[in-house]
Amino acid sequence: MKGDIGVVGLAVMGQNLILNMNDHGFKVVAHNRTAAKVDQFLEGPAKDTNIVGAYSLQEMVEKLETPRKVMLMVRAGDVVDSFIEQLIPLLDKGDIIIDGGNTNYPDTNRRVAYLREKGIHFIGTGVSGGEEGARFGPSIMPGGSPEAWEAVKPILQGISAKTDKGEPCCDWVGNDGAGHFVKMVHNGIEYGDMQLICEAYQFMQDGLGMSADDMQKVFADWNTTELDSYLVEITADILKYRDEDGAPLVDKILDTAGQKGTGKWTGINALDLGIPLTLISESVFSRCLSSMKDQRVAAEKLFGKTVQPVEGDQQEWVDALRQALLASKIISYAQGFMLMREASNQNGWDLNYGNVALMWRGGCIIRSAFLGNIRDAFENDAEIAFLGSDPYFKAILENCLGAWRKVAAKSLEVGIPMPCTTSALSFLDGYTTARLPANLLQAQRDYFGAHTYERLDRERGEFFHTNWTGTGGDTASTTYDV
Ligand code: NBP
Repeated sequence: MKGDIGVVGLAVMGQNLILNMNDHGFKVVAHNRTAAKVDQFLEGPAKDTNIVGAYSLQEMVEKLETPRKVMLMVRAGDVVDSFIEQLIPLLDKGDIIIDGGNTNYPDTNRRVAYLREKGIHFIGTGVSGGEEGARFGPSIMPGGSPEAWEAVKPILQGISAKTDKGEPCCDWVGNDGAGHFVKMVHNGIEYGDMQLICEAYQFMQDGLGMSADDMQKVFADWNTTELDSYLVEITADILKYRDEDGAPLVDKILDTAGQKGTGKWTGINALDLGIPLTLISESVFSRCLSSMKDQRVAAEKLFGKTVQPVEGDQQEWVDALRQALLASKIISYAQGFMLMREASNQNGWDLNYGNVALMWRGGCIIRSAFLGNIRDAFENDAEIAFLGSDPYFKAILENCLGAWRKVAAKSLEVGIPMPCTTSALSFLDGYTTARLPANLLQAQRDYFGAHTYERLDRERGEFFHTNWTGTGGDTASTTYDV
């Protein structure tokens, strides 16, 4: 019997996805550039399974049922292009290549078009959930050549996570790079969620003087509220973990954050598309700032920086923090969905936002109860421009507003940096303000660069230039938006 799918790449993601496919009754042919890893896999985790090995791409392709499906689980970038070039002469028209790595979506756009010319279908799919997700059910976000979906659907939906109701956390996202775009936004949201949790942690630790044990109880408790999520749950676990000497391990970890680029790409896309994705962008910059450890240590000394203790009832502050975190999180998701809507409009992807929320409901790092409510919001109104306008989320934002302002103000007063929590509040304040000071800004632009302005007392689209100093000319600059 021939194989249902070939998987190239036997690192952590590839091996676990293959074992997951095997559990679901699919016959997998496994290949890796370094052949020794094929043997190690077959003699190790894949022993006594139906998984077969292949020591070359040719051998793998020969062992596959047609149309052949080859999934690449290798390092994103040139490595994917290199495998595609090697596979093209081995594959026939109608065969399918799937890239399951963390690829930047313009690369997927390019590869779909390139392979279409050769009659080969290409799917670029986000896979989230890390090692455990890959093994027992990840969130899978496929996009690319729609003709290929029916052929790969049973495998990808079969191995994906399922919601409580048994729905697969995997569905067709859209054409070209849509799947990788949605995965990129997922990772951006993950950056934001993590930073928000870290800000609440720092407020509790530095402002309220709470111990790791105290904070562990708080996060465990929050996980029984609307904040019920994987990231809050693992935060409680992390705070509980003790080093060999019995002290909390988290306190001994160097405070410089790593990053692999997906948060940065999300921010870059937001700037390109003109979407105010403030929270995720702040979370990326927070990681950048954290990595300037030596400079921070020197600057703390130079400025004699200290954090004033936060006075008042600790339990009240903890509850205010919970509300600030929840409200900020709503803003982050609202901004993320704004970004996806704009990308969908510009690329003609026709994204189904309720389905995106469903795909993130289980299996992935941002999985949470909250995503079920987001799905409901888009089912009620698929065109909702701002998630915070949905009645469920609007009520939460309104209820949390007082506590959120209190936390933001106190953090600024005592010197605890909370860039995501405070910028989310500023976003809501800006979004709900009918008249912003951009009238003055337009006047400044017109003053120094003859960039023109529109007037409140005239039709939109009519542009004016004023000779503000009496010495400028009457010639206006060309009007265009970037
Ligand atoms: P890695 O990203 O570490 O990639 C390892 C694989 O790439 C191995 O098969 C390795 O072959 C192959 N490879 C490399 Br590296 N350079 C190569 C080259 N020049 N030519 C041929 N093959 C090469 O593995 P991973 O962590 O399992 O991730 C796989 C993909 O999934 C990545 O795109 C990653 O971003 C994405 N992803 C990872 C996670 C996660 O939690 N780790 C989660 C979600 C998505 P070799 O054995 O011969 O060196």
